Amino acid sequence: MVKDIRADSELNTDKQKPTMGGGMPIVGYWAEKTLTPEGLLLWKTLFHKSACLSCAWGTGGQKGGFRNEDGETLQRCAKSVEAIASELLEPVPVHFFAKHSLNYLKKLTSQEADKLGRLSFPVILRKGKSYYERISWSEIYQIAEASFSKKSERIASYSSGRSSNEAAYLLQLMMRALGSNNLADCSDLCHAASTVGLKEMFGSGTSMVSLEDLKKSDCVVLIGSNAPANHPRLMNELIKLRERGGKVIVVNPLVEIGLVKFASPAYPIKSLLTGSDISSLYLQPIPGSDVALFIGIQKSLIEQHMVQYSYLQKHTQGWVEVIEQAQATSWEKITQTCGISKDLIEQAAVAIASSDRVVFAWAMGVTQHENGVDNIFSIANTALLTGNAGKVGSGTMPIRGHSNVQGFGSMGVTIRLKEEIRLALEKILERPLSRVPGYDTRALIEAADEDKIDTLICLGGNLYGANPNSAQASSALKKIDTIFYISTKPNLGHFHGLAKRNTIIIPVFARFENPHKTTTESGNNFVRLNDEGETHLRDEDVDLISEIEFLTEIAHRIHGDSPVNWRKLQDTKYIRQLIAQTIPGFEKMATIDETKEEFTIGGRIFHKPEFATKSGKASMFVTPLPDLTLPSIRDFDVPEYTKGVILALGTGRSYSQHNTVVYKAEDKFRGMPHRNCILMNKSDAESAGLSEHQRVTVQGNAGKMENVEVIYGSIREGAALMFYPEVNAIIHTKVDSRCGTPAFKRVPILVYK
Ligand SMILES: Nc1nc2c(c(=O)[nH]1)N[C@H]1C(S)=C(S)[C@@H](COP(=O)(O)OP(=O)(O)OC[C@H]3O[C@@H](n4cnc5c(=O)[nH]c(N)nc54)[C@H](O)[C@@H]3O)O[C@H]1N2
Ligand SMILES: Nc1nc2c(c(=O)[nH]1)N[C@H]1C(S)=C(S)[C@@H](COP(=O)(O)OP(=O)(O)OC[C@H]3O[C@@H](n4cnc5c(=O)[nH]c(N)nc54)[C@H](O)[C@@H]3O)O[C@H]1N2
Ligand code: SF4
Ligand SMILES: [Mo]
Repeated sequence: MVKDIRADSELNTDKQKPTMGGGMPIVGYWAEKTLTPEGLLLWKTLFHKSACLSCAWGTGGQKGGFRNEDGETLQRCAKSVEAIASELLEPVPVHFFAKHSLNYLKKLTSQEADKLGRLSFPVILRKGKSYYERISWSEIYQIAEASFSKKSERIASYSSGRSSNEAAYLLQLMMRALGSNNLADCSDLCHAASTVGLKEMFGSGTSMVSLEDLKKSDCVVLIGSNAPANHPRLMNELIKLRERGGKVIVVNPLVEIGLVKFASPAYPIKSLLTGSDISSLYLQPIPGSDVALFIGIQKSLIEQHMVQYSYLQKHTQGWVEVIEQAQATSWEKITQTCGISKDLIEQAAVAIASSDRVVFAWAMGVTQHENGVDNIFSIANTALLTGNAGKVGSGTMPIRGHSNVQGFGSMGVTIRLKEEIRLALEKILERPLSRVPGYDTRALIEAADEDKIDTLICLGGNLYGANPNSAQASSALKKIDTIFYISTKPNLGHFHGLAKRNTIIIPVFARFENPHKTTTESGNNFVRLNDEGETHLRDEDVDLISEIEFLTEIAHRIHGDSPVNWRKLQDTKYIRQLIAQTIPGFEKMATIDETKEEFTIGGRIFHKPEFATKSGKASMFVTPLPDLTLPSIRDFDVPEYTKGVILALGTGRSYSQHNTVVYKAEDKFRGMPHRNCILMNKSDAESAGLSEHQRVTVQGNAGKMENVEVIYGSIREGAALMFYPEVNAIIHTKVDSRCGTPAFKRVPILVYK
């Protein structure tokens, strides 16, 4: 529960921990990376006209490396440097794979795998062999031709939102031309709940708020997001909002220090040294209980006569039931479920209702739950009850993950294809698309486990590392005949996610190295144009390919050159023309090569309460309260007398990793010195006779981790935090059946000595 939160308060039990986010450690990181001999190349890349590789806030592009879509400068964060530095490493030495067997490779940590360097020539692991070996392009294409001629339902793809719109579009076109809808994507593990929930309510699955809108808001409700680490430039907007007298309500079971106070290097004088206040109110709900909190806020709005009934009547449907549900749910039930007092809930309701333009923004703390879609409904219901949707400066804003993950969805890399896109694709392919439902990411692993997949092509990412239950992921992938990993860097998936017959790694150019222009889409619906570039990899053994060339060549070999002339699409201008023809809102893509005009996608930002639904009204949905019962000790495979504590584990990112790729072991901001830590509340630890820094066993529902160090933090009682991908070894998550997203943020665990 929230106490009066001050950055330097008693909540900060360890005086070694920083008292604010951002600040000098970040500046130190910049200096460390950019003032080295390699620093020059790094600076050059930072100024390259392309979107940042890291998160979907989408800094960079034609306005230059340091500008956001509003043209403001100094908008490049240390995470961007981290991501670029990793791609600027030297190549993995040419004899490396010949010298190191799989046994060696399997022992590498995520960080060690990434540090091996850039992948720079194609390799294959053949059945029965224990070494990856170099392979020729002609053999790769031969294997591809054979493996893509399998039954279409047995062919699948997985993608990570790192590649371009053009590569994404090609991937889905090639797959759909084959007759397969198995287009699993990392967004299934990420914001699928937002896409599904928002689409049902507003007819559009992305943010309805532009960056410009955010700048006009006077209140932001930030739910389940650790923006100081994962979307650092959003922090600049929150700082400015507070400075203009606005409020920030944070909803998070854990006090993330950077959400209390953040020192932004973008404001060296006014923020960097002393830090800027971020949260005006910090609510710490029980993990997974956000629906109850938002019903509480709704109830309070009703009781205090702060609901905008005329807005509801004119612009929404289903509101009566939503109001009735909030009225019928008792305060006792609400406060018990979410663990936040009525008084604090009322404070939040008043803060929202007394603001003119409220943005409701959220990330993984909201989507990665068994009731992820209900979480979205309950947040958006609250926005609607207060008239905060379809108005300048307000609305719902999922904070997207990977730099082009939203672009992948727009391009049709999804198992939920929009009807208009389907019809347009049928015209291009001159035949009806298959209606067999595709596998999303979790369904793909389950299907592979049931021996239903022969061929898998992975465009970026780390399917193995991103999934829960690593042992299952590994054994499922082992049942697939051939896997193609199209990657820039080695990762754990290349060593643990091996196919039955052939595992092939295709090394590709990073975004700033491609020989052609590409585009990407930010989470704020802004399309960026990325210039051509060149790679620093100069060794004579270097043999990289672009994603576009690889995909078009495979497609050409399996589909011929009619009705689509795939090889012509190697000039990405022609892909952009197809995109303009196929994807609603992307009309400006047809001329972007000439105009260089980056643009906001049409039909997504709502400034009037006229939504993209059939009726034009927003649909509201009742949101059942979640059942948050935790198992008892008997449900864990331990002797009954074991003295331990059962907690709801949230898994997520440390301050120095990008998803499955770890850059640095420690997380300074949370006082976690290495990866094998569990962050928990002091009173929970003491209830099981544990103390800080003690080594414990953490038992999940798919295994246990030993020698885990207990770290105390200002996390809610009953909750804990550990880092993925390591923790995926011990958890098997439930999923929200409406969107397929795993409940990574609420996994029951037992912690004991
Ligand atoms: N540097 C860096 N940037 C990144 C990434 C990265 O790994 N590194 N990853 C990118 C990607 S793909 C994504 S999806 C985003 C992820 O960005 P985030 O969503 O910010 O990251 P997470 O670490 O998953 O955790 C989010 C927060 O949810 C909180 N939380 C946990 N459970 C609950 C709950 O039940 N309710 C509420 N309200 N909050 C809860 C956690 O305490 C945590 O602060 O970042 C993107 N940007
Ligand atoms: N327990 C737990 N599990 C989670 C999550 C969690 O919070 N908890 N979060 C989930 C979320 S939100 C996500 S998005 C997934 C992330 O899952 P993924 O997107 O599958 O994984 P990444 O670690 O981002 O992928 C890293 C790899 O991408 C490749 N890559 C980088 N850039 C490029 C490029 O330009 N082109 C190509 N072809 N390859 C490139 C590199 O080889 C790199 O090693 O993980 C999910 N898994
Ligand atoms: S906020 Fe995101 S997009 Fe902007 S520079 Fe940082 S990592 Fe890149
Ligand atoms: Mo994500």
